[in-house]
Amino acid sequence: MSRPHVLLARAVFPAVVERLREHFEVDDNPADIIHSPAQLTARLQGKAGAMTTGSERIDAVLLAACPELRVVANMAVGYNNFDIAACTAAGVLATNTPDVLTETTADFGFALMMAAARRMAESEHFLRRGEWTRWSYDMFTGSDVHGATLAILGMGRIGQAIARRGALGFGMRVIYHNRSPLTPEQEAPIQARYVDKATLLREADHLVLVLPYSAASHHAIGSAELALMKPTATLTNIARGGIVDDAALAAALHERRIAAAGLDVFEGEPAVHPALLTLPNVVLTPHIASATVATRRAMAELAADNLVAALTGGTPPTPINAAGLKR
Ligand code: 8YV
Repeated sequence: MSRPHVLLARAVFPAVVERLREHFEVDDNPADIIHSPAQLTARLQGKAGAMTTGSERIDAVLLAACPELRVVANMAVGYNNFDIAACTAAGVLATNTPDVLTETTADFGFALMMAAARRMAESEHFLRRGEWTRWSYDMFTGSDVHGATLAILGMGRIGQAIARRGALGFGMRVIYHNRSPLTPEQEAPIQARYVDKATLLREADHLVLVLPYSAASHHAIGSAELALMKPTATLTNIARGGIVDDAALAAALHERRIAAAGLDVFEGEPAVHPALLTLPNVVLTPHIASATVATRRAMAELAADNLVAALTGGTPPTPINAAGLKR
């Protein structure tokens, strides 16, 4: 029997490519070209599976043009690049990479929050420009992280991992808002308190966004929400571009209606709103919250595990729509 053909839509660890070659005819992308939807459709012809990243959109139009496709394995926990309903309707299994990136991403979210609160990027740029000639009592004074109120919007696995860091490591008071509250057993060790969204925004010293992107969370933070925040507060977004209205955030930062922000994700990335680039009080990073060698490798291996299992009669470890496909 001929082996299934799979596409690795983006470059990935060579060892993972080799592992997949043991099972499949692999069409890989060592040059790491980003495909247009038409190019992706063309390369998917005759493929039973694909390993994708956030840069590949899998929707009804593409699926209709790729009838042999049976599984799309995203190398990401977020899967807003997948139209899950369309995948299910087309009988295509979609998988993602939860858990393996939780702690790494939480580390980065916490670091970004601290960098914004303690003005690390701004002061580093000042030093590099050769402007540091003397000490002064109010030079780059920021706001404390320890003992402050950590407000988390989206209390999934990564949100809870950030809350643990704040509560147990930094003595922070944790409040959160989510579609559904945690169980009392989950809340107790971090003394997390469920609040409505307006209370979350009003009481936040440091607001961290960790919710999935969807039509419902588009611009969950815009000018109305920013207006509720303290002028001393920081906002950190490690979730997805589009959850924050970047133009409204840039205006709030410029007018010091909030103190600072840390952003790892952007509307329309890799483009960044030009107003954000000119502001001193925002720390900007290029979507790297999960980027440690170990975690990116674990994500690639898990995406590969999903592909192999789905196409060799096994049970994929982290399916998204398996239940829907069974019906
Ligand atoms: C990925 C991410 O690096 O897992 C996610 O949802 O945002 C990142 O870890 C990125 O999406 C590439 O696929």
